[in-house]
Amino acid sequence: MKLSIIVLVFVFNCFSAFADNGYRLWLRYDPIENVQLKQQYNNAISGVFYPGSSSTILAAKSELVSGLKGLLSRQLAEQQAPAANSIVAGTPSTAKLIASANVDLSAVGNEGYIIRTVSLNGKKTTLITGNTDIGVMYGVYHFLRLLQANQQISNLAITSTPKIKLRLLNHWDNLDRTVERGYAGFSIWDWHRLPGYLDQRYTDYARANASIGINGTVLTNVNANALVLTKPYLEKVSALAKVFRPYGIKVYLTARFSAPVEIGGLKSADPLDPLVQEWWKQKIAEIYTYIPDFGGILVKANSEGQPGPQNYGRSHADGANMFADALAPHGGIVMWRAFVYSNETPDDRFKQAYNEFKPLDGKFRKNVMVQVKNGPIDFQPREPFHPLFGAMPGTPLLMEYQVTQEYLGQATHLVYEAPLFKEVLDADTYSKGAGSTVAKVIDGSLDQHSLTGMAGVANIGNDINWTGHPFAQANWYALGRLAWNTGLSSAQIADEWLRLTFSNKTAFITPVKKLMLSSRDLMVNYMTPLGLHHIMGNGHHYGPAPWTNRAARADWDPVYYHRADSIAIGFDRTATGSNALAQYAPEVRKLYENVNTCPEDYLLWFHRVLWTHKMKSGRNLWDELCFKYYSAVDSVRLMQQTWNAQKANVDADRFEQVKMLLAVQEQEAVWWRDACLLYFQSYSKRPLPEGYEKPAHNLAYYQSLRFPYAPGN
Ligand code: GCW
Repeated sequence: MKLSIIVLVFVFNCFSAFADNGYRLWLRYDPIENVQLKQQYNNAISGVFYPGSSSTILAAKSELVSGLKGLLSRQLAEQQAPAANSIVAGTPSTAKLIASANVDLSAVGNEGYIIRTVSLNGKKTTLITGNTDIGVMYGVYHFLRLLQANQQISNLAITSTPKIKLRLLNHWDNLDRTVERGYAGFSIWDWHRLPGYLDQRYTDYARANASIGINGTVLTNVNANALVLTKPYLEKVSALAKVFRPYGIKVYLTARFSAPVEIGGLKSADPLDPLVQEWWKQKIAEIYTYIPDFGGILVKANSEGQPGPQNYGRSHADGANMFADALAPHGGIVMWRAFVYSNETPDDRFKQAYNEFKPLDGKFRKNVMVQVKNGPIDFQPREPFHPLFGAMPGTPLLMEYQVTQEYLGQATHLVYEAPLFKEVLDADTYSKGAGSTVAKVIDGSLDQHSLTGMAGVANIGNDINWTGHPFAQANWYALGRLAWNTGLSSAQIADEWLRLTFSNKTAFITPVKKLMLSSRDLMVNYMTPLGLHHIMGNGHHYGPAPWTNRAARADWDPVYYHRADSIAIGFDRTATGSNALAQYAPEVRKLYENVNTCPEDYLLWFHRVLWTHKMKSGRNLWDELCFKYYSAVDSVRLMQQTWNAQKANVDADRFEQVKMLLAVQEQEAVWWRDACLLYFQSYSKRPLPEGYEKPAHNLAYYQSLRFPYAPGN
């Protein structure tokens, strides 16, 4: 009997070591595999001294203790006073002893931290400290990360302060638990059972976010439902806020502009109407009675059918300022989205947000941020940076990225997004001369703004592993890490994430990191090479459909964007065309405006190019297009090979999942390639170059495919 239990336990342990459903994300805390290193760590850590009793300190302590227990396979004593090799965590104000270390915390602000090997009471200790409890918590997560990633901890001198103040997730989650553009199941917000039932997920969500520095969450879809502003929902929101609070995470909501009419019984939502202003003042004040540290609101107005100030002949500034005035007494902020474009406006969609918002620069209240998508159209696989960056020096701009992969293969394709994020951050706006990067616009340093922010549209759902694709977790991770430190490289973040999430083995890290780093570029090339954009299926945005010309609006039609005919392809945005380039600084315009020198990655974004145009490779445009599509598919096949060689280094669950998903990705890459090339060939009238595998079907077949139940729509 006893023996069989022992055997069972043994089998279970083996199983659990080799199975991983991904739920733990990058906070796995499995035992350190390297025996020598584990011994070193064990020698270097005698216990924890962790004074303080705030909910943040208690949560951080519990993370540290359980993290170390997992990593070191040993329960650590909580010490009453630091001993030799203690981990000492806290602020100078929680313990005299910490104050006695005299660590200069003047540079770390109210969220930063210092981790330093110091001598306390004559004993060597590791001190994790900051000005605030949340700073200490961030430091604890950093310290755990060092161990998880098998780094040295014997002589630490780390100082870290976030570059960006508001580091946010935007959930496009609806009250019925569907998630707009969500591909990982339903919303994790179980509205029906809130506030009574608090799912463990809420705490784990908060832990995951805190561990990467995310400090705010917008719970609801920007296509907003006014009901979330009513009492029963505010009670639910308050319950969530309570779970998140110890982790330094503030809650924000989306506000439907017409709420005063829909739930307030008013006749109008005119932002200049005193009744409307008063209604919002009361409503906001009411929200603060439920959530005293409520962060503020995010508004999508006069965009894609959402109501807004323009319904009453008012400007975006009038609308935003109305909310700002209601929020200001409580310290809340307004995040007003610049994602606006109208089918009725005859101008290039690319230009419309700039046209509307640039003239409003300086007209917003101090607690308004204008939230701008990374590019001018809509989260395409590759976009030039949004021309509003650098163009509104008098207004703090909040970067909006899309972490969920609406246009990036949804939850099926392995696409590591940090290179996309970085490409935009590193782009030079030249607004104040060379070096005026988007990163400097966003972190406030270029125009001296202290209110700064970066948001990512979340890719989180109730799938067991949160994000559907195991590698999509990396994009959530990357968003948080980059918002904390825009200077990190994509490679650093990938390296870190892989070690925490999978393994520290070099034989794993080296090839898989390489695979991650190339994944975004090759996705661009099998979907929208050479600057093609917006050629996906209508509505659900799944798969290729460059032929679509009958969407509900012309600016939703792929043909609007690629403009292919028998002579040329691409959108002329130079002075001979829509002249969108004039929205950039002269240096940027110059970079793109000449068809012969424009970086080819952006060629068809800015030019209508002859099929015969000679590319840098020497090939003509048609042949180059074929080359890009075909070589990208080859690269996906190489990705598969790389992954397949990792069987021994990955737990069986995730190995198989990624393997299956890569196989689907390969099929879909072939689908994109064949559908797009057959379609464009109907204009170019040129053959596929010799030696390429032939499409399995004809164009009519690809055009006949329908996906009525594709997710996220
Ligand atoms: O990318 C588009 C999406 C819409 C989304 C919109 C937006 C929330 O297709 O689903 O609506 O952008 O950002 O507002």
